[in-house]
Amino acid sequence: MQLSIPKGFFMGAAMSGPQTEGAYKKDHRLESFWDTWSDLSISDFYNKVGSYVGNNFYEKYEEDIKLFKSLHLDSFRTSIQWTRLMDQNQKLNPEGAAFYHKVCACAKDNGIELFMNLYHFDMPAYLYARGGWENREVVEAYATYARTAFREFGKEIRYWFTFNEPIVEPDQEYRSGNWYPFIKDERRGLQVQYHIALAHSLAVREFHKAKEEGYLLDDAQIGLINAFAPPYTKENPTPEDLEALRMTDGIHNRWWLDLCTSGTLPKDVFDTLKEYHAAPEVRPGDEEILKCGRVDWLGFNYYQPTRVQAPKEKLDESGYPRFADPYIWPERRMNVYRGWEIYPKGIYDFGMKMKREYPEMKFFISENGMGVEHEDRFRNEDGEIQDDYRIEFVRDHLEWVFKAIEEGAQCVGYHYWGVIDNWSWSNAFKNRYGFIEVDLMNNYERRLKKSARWIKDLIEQRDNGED
Ligand code: BGP
Repeated sequence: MQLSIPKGFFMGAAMSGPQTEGAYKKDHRLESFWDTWSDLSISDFYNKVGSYVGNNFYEKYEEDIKLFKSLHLDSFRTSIQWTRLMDQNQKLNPEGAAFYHKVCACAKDNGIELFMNLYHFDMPAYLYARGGWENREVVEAYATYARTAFREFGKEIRYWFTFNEPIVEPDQEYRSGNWYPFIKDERRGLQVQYHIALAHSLAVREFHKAKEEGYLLDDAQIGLINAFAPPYTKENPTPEDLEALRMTDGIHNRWWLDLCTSGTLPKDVFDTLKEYHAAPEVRPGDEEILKCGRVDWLGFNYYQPTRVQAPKEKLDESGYPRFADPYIWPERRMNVYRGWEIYPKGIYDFGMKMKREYPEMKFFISENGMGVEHEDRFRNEDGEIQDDYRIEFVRDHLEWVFKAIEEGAQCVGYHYWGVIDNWSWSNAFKNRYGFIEVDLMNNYERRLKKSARWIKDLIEQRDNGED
């Protein structure tokens, strides 16, 4: 199938501040949750590479933005680091702000549309020490940070996002216990998730205030980015499998989709949580705050589908409910390096779900990518990494994106995750995602992989008006 990118469709790069910037002590940047974890237990990170380095975007942002342009990418998303923009008294840190002003100016000079996210799993350590998202004070502090950012950069940024994957911190830090502080407690996870929903809503309220007061561009937009993949279950499901599906979809997807489209959280999910005494604490006035949570558009990060079945045990170690167990689909195809299933059709299924259930809401694919270990193996004689697997991955996903659009999905763009290799949380630099390689042994030098030439040619066809 010949891929043809529609005119006006964003083709861009996705990245985040904490995974790229490095310079972790520059500009009076505060310590983040990740720096705390790295300091406490560096062996939890692949090859003992902690949060400090990123891919040196702090020094190389001009080169990187020019590289995006040279590949014909028209947009890129990164995030402001809360730890860089604000000081401990919750006031603007002018040195941190200066860095982001430079990034905005550089994107503008190169004709690249900047999508700015405010939070990518990177809690300031001093707020984490006060209970992180379990503490309402932190929710308020986030709203102050968002207000400060809107006012400071309002005339430089058109596309704003409150959170990237708000489901990940509740899951990784509080439910599965994969990330520091390794808690396994469904109820605490739900409280954190609820507080993030409030924080998101307060930030959207601040966005509208800032707009009314003239701080923002007239056409500025606010959104939320999540991994919204609709879950699947067995082919001939039992009622219990379907129940697992309902709660997984409810907690992972509908929670955010309902919030962003109607300013509410799903009642059926709350009813079930109450039955199990696991519902988060709700305070008077919260309903009004959540009503502010509606956004202009959504970002959909997609790597793998979620497959679930009825849980074997109905309660976890703390006596809280387990709503689902993973289901291994016998026909699955894997990215063995990351341990994630590759299922491009999931992108189309999400598009169709949006068309059916949230027809007014437009979205873009805000992350999609393939991380591979030891890419050195694939170098040709000229030293270029021949990442045909990545080309195939992107092509397969784009085919389903365009099919969804043809069938009426309001998908307005595609951002590839990790256009330049970056630091991947506890996996550090194990799996490389980039179209562009980063040489860690050689001052973070950037080098194009084969996929970079491929994506450039693909977008160029559109830009030259060819079919
Ligand atoms: C998404 C995150 C990104 C990125 C990506 C790839 O969930 O938003 O920050 O890291 O996943 O995952 P990983 O880096 O763990 O391989």
